[in-house]
Amino acid sequence: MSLKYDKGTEKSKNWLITETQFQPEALGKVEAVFSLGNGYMGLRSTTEERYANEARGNFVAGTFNKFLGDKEVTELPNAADMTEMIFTLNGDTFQLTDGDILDFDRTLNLKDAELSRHIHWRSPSGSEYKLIFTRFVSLDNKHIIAQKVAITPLSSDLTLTLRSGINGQMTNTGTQHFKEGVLRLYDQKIMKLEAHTTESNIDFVHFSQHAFKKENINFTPKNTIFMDRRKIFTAFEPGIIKKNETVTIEKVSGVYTSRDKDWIDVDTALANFTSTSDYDTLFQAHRNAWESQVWEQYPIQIEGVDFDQLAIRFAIYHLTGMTPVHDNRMNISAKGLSGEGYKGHAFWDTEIFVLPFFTTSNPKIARQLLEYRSLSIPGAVRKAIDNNYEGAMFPWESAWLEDGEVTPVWGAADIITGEPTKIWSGFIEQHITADIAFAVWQYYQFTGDQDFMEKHGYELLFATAVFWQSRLEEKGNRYEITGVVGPDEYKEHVDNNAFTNYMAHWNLEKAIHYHDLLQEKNPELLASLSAKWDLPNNYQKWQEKAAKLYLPQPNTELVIPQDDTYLSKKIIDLAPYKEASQVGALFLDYNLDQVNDMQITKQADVMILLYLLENEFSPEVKQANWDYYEPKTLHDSSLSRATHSILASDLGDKDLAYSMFEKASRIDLGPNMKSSDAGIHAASIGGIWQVVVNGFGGVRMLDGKLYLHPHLPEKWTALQFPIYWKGSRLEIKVTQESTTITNTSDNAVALALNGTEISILANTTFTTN
Ligand code: IFM
Repeated sequence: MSLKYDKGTEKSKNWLITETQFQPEALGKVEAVFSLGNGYMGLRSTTEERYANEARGNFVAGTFNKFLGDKEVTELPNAADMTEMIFTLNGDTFQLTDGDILDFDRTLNLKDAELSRHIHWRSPSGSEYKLIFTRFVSLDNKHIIAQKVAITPLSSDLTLTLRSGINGQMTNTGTQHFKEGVLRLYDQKIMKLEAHTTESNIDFVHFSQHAFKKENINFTPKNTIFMDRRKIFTAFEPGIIKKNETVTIEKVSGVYTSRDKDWIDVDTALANFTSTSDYDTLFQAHRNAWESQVWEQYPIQIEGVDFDQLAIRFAIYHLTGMTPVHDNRMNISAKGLSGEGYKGHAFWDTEIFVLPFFTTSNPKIARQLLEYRSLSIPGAVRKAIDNNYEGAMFPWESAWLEDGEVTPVWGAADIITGEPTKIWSGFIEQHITADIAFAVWQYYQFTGDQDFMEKHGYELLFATAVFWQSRLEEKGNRYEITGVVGPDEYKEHVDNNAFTNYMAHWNLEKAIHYHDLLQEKNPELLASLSAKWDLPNNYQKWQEKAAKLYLPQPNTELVIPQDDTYLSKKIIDLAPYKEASQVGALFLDYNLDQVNDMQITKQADVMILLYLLENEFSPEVKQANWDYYEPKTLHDSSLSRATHSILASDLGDKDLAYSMFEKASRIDLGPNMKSSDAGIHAASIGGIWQVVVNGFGGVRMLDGKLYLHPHLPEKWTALQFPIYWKGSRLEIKVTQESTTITNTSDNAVALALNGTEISILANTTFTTN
């Protein structure tokens, strides 16, 4: 394992993640974990030079395209690569797999989101060089990628050549999403590559330009332009660089697309690109943007364990990079913008795992993400109609607003039959509809954003409830939901998955509540929504069906059956699979049909119900279900451990909560060098924040009231974080001895602290001692 977390000292302490050894067999991990992003695009951290096992990737949010054929689903295309640079040093092509690496480190600085590589390399022909590479994806100008390379020959003069440009021959593991466009060089300087997605007809334009300095003096090297299919590059010949002199090359690139809200045409994009400046000036603006937009906004501090401080910063770093804050027609992909995994699609990961961070810490962004769901109601209605239901049936995986369902139908190989396994989630993993309604309500309770509710929120609550009433099946004198996949995706076609039934019930109850409220407070709005969603008729059905919806109750051992048959299934010894380093090790021995017949749970299922609807269950029920289900849970989804950690905190088991947190925070940062290849785990990263703030910090919203009940891990001496409650920013500091809350707003804030109701006056600080 070559990632180090303790290289930062003084001002850089707990900000740096460093790869100390070049590992060509584990490139994917660092490409994803060190990926750079600004919500507009995400750049995998492949190197300037190319390697056999690399997966180069640059993903521009919301630019989905579908390749021909029924087997393909729309996905986020891999845009042209603008980062490749091939250096030839005295006739040797720079490649770390050749020659000798005398010194190496690659570091991601979370604070200013800059990636750097320092290398001392001896070429195959025996010359030594110092090379320093730096790059960033600008948070200040969302279109820009900037790179800088400084090369110093250490043992002799250097004759250098560089081939660098824009390569549109990228694919998504073989699928080419772009039609060839115009290639052009402007003013002997700016390379341009245009491309158009094959089906969605999005125009992309990429630009790159280079600047050279020798010992800090600008110069223009001899250069020759080359064009090829979907590729434009320049061969630069900077002449001789004397021993111990440094040549610096800056490459600034930009990507613009017709999806941009301010898109006009290619010429305007060129004018924008031309007005950008040099690396250092761009970097200053980028670094200031990280400081003001990110670290001042979310100054979370953990004292006591350095790695934990770094891990929460890592989470915030990626939460920033993955979120398209510039456009409410886009959402967060399960892998952020850091890889091809899950095709750039949004799942319940957004609402249940990531959104609480934004709802609590930056409500404006949370609103925008929920607006995406509101704008995609037409796709959800289509899905409902296709399945003979009513209302808005949200897709399990979603991309374009109008698409409806985009989950692929076929997945990994079945170890027994040798055929691909069918992915049922797109058909029957239906809880996402209630999860979205839950997130709407959570946002509303935290923010009190009435404008959002009137424009989007009430409609989302009603449209989802219309779906549920049409989905429920009458069985005797009750209603059931049969044939679903719950959060535990190792159980398919189950009846009455507890999580799904309870969340559907919750959704119906909330729709009834807000219908009643609007009737009294805003009958005009209710009338307009009534016409659209046939509310008089639906309201009656909500009442009748919610009252009779079967909610699996705790049995005599207080265990809530995960579904109708789970508790009667076979139990096997899971120890070998729990200890396996590889996720999904179970499927080397069994296929999904066999696993379906065993009491094996992939990820938090009943447990997440106990977290989301926590005040519906007693501590005894929570404990009994933890004791029953956790030993049967493989945590094969990255979504699982964070939920378990929070519940363990609630149950008062600090050690267990902390050990679950330790594992959750190492899903991307930990020693497994393969698990992040397809991209970082967005939900797990959102989950880490929830463990820190909701679990250890003890922040909860229950029935519209704010609660704070911290459970600081023994190893931590202090935890500080901000939250917003109804527009007021509270800055909270928890130590082993006390809790201090500063209300930075002009309004008093009421909350329950450790079970006691308090009110903190405007601009005052409350402390427990
Ligand atoms: O949404 C999750 C799901 O719960 C488990 N499989 C992966 C999905 C995307 O992260």
